[in-house]
Parts: sequence; C-alpha cells; structure tokens
Amino acid sequence: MLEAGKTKFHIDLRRYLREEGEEEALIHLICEIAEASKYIINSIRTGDLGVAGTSNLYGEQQLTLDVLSDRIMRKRLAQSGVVTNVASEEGREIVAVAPHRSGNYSVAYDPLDGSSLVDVNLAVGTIASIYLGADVLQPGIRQAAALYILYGPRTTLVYTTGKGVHEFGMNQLMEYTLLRRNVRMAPKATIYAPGGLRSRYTAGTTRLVNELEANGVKLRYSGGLVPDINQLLMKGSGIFFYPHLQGAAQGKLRLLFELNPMALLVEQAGGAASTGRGRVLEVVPEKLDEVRPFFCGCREDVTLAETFIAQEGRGEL
Ligand code: AFP
Repeated sequence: MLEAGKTKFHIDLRRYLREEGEEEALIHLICEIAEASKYIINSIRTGDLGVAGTSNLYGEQQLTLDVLSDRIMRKRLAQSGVVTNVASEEGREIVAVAPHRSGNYSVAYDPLDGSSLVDVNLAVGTIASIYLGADVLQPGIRQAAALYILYGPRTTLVYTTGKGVHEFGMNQLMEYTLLRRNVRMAPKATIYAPGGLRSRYTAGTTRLVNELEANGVKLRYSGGLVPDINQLLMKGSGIFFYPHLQGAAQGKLRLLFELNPMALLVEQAGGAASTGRGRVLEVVPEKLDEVRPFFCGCREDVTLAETFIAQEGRGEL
C-alpha cells in the first residue's frame, strides 16, 4: 500500500491497483476497460462521424461512433472472463455475457458520453459503473468501482473503488501511469457548470445560479459530462448541475450510466451528489433508462441547491 500523500510517478495502473490491495478480478476488469479505451481513441481520431441509422434506449439517434465504441466495450467485457452481465447506454437491455459464472462483476457503461461533441472537436469520455455479482439495478452506493476515461488534449483515466479517487495519464506507449492520488475537493465551488435550458429552470435552480454568480463563481460548461466533472474534480472545486426543468421533472441525465459513477467519484473526493431532493447513491433504480436531476460537486454548494429546491417546493422563493 502506497503511503498517503506520497506519489511514485511512472507507476502504472495495474501495479497501483495491486499496491492498493484490490481483488485480482477487479484489477483485471479495470485494466480491460483501460485497454478498450485505446481502441475507442482510435475510432474517435479516425472514425466516421456520421449517423448509424439506429436509436438508443432513449430514442436518440446513434452516431456511428456510438455503435462502434459500444461494440469495442462489449467485446472487451465479454472476453474479460470476470463479467457476468453488461448494460450499455447504447443498448436496450441487460446482456448476459456469462450467465453461469458466479462471483463476478457486472458493468453499466456509457461507451462514448458526449459523442455529438466529437465533430466539433470537444472532449468526450467513457463512463463505467461496476457492481459485484449479476445485478446492475442496484443503488449506486453498492458500486464496487466507478471510473471514466477522458479523451481530451490528454487521455486520462480516473477511478475509485471506495478508497479515494486516483488519476492516471496515458503516455506515449499508451500505458496509464499515475498522475494524482487521493484527489480532494474544497467545501466551496469556484466554478459552476449549469446544464439544460436556463429558461426552463425552476425558481430554486435560478436562485442557485444567481447566488453563485453574486459570489464570483465562474461559469465553465462544455456540454460533455466527463470533461465537466473532471474539471471540478481536478481543480478541486466546483459544482455541476443538470437540474429538473419545467416540462422535465426528472431532468435528462441517466442514473445508471452517468449519475451513479460520477456521484461515487465525487463523494469519494469529499464532495456531494444529489438529485436536488436526496443523495444520488441511495436512489433505488427500477429500470435501465431512469433519469434524475443532478447536482454534483462541492458539499456546501450542493447543500445550498437542496435548500433552495426545498423552498421552491414550499413556495418560499
Ligand atoms: P450524449 O451522450 O447523448 O451526447 O449526451 C451527453 C450528455 O448526457 C452529458 O454528457 C452532458 O452533460 C449532457 O448530455 C449535455 O446536455 P445538453 O446538450 O442538453 O446541455
């Protein structure tokens, strides 16, 4: 186990996971997802940016890249030898890749979140939520691990297994080596990332924006969940929200594929993640395509959001 605070740079992902005492099958699984990212990078850099002519779980038009990156992830997970079931944001149901194998993991993943940003050359990412056993329809607090890979100017991988948040960078040999261990967030935000149409915000969210702006908190929003969350994690300060909207009481972001993994990562870095009315990680999902409002980042700002939203419910705003 590495001493807290001491960082041995040039330590690769597999060795770091071993030194952190992780279970071998989980180490193998996280490294397999890291391996898949190398092929997804190639598809982003060289692939066709057109439409696939199909739609996903949410009835949204799929891009060729969505289908290709989903195929890369699914094949890698199915061949890993440690995965029982998979659920993809790009798929329509849970797929049994090894139904009779017990003691394994199941993975809910978004193979290329923000894919519509690739054709304007903005950063996108892969998100994975890992559960022990066969069931992915569990509260996020039951995740064995959560991770994302950010395809930006640099390619980085950020994971947690419940023992802190750790960042790795891809080097010229396409190996992931340690950049930051035990990423921590300050109690108050210096940046904010407001998703959704401002004109459809409810009074509580509008009050939150006004409060943040009055306190000099700067707007930083790219439209990609992975780079937007990564920014506030690595700066150690910020709040992201994609709120409930007039006409969309549950917002837009997906509970299994976006909220739960990001919520675990941010909580493990000392932040908070709320639906605006309760802790994201305690929501019990009933179906794959659930969406929820999302307020995620510095603890004090998430609490402020919950306070304003509670007051709007009582007509106090
Ligand atoms: P896609 O994966 O369908 O491109 O959606 C990405 C996303 O869910 C998430 O990455 C962003 O936070 C959110 O959409 C942005 O939504 P808006 O475009 O409505 O701001």
